[in-house]
Amino acid sequence: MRSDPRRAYRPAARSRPARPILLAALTALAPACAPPLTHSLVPAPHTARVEPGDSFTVDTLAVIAAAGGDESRRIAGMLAGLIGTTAETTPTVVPAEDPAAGGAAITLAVDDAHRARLGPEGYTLAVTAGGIRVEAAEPAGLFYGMQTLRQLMPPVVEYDAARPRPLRVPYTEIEDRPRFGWRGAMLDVARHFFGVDDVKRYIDLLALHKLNRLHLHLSDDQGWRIEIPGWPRLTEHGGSTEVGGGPGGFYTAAEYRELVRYAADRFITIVPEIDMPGHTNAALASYPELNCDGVAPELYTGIRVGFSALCVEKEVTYEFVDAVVGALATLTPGPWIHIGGDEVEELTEEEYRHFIERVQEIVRGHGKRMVGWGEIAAAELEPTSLIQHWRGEGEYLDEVRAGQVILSPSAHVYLDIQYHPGTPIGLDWPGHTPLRDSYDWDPAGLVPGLPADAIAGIEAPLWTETVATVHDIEFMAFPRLAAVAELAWSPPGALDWDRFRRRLARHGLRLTALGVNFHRTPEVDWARW
Ligand code: TNX
Repeated sequence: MRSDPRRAYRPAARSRPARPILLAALTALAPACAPPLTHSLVPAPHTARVEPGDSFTVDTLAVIAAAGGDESRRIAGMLAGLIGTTAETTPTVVPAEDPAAGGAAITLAVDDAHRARLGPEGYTLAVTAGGIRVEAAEPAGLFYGMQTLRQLMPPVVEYDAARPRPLRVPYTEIEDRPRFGWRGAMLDVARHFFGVDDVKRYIDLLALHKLNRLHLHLSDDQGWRIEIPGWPRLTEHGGSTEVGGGPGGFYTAAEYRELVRYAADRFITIVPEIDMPGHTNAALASYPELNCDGVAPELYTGIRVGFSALCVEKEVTYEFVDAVVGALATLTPGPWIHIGGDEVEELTEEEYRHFIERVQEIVRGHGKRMVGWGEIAAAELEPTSLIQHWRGEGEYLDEVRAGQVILSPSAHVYLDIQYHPGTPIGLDWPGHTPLRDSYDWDPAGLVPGLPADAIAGIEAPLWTETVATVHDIEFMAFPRLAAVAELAWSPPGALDWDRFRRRLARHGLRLTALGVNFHRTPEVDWARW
């Protein structure tokens, strides 16, 4: 496995059976003759009845009643803020016990009695002549119900200065809950650095699509992006550049905490990754003692992979790993620490396995669960460790336990891959990934023989070798991330490429209102819905 091992990989899963021409022509016409859409919700809900003809109007004196504690009130406050940018006034939030809640237009209620039916993230949403009611067993479910309600409101609700305007919501009955518990996106802030505001913007877009994990790739050959007590050169030196030689950057502990809090407020768990033992040039350049020959290499600003490795036989390496994992564990309330583990070409298999097993102990010692890229499956893993499958057929996943596998097949969900050969940015090592390839695959059938309960969920990585600005992020992520969100949330029976792309055409108006620089792929008829 020398040079670039990824070049050799051509996924089999991306080929679809050839369709006869006539059928292809009919499919192209489908939007014109298929039943009309009643909504443009993305991801599609579990069950929904929406009556576009009748609607409830959120009027000027709307009150939102919140039942079930502080979190309900906080979520109601977010909803009031959303409505208030467009309606004549901002709705008042009152606790359900308050007499003013009697005539509330909107009620949000958390009630544990719903747990068996809705699970921790499900909700019901009813819009009738009497008003709007969202119920859930937990605040997360209420938040997702609120996102659905938001998507039922006209896209104008996303504009900051559109008031005063009445907001109409169609009569609706929805019961919804996610298919997978892990619905993730990964952002590589190492190849190009993205500041706190850029990441918050991405978090907002994840929340709109009911995603619940943000994996931050915090270190790589080109940069180290998080402060670690006792190891200041990691950021001072290792964080000082990026691909192409730009100034790089890093998060202070306070900034990272701010991101964690911002994400948690939107029910998104941050999963921090420090990639090791490979992809470590920035660390090796910062501390000579981490190198076997004791000599620090130069900083690296190219995009080659596989050339760097920590010196696995030195004790100082494990002191370093312990300091890093310990710092991340302290800063991160979520249960997972990602240790990378991918694309190591400089170690023997045995050296690699020993390293991963030692790191797994360190992660456990700090009270966290280890996550790593597919390669880590070569090591002896604890049942609580997670494997992120990214390339190949997955035959190495023959002994996994329940909930152990995150699916990130590069041919389908790698957001840094070009849509088509003319895409101005992006890589093409697994081929090209038009929107349809991100949508039209079966998570349950991706890895032959993998038990259904082994799948924790799906995650879409955005590597940033060629992605340098927020505009670039949005262009590569959307609309493909919306497709991934639907696969991760919606029940298999609700998945349908033609209906998805028609809903997406309308959803595009909302993304436009939000100023998202999404790729107007010709696979979607953005002008007709
Ligand atoms: C593979 S996916 C990598 C990354 C690159 C990416 C580019 C994985 C575990 N490693 O280092 O950025 O391809 O698509």
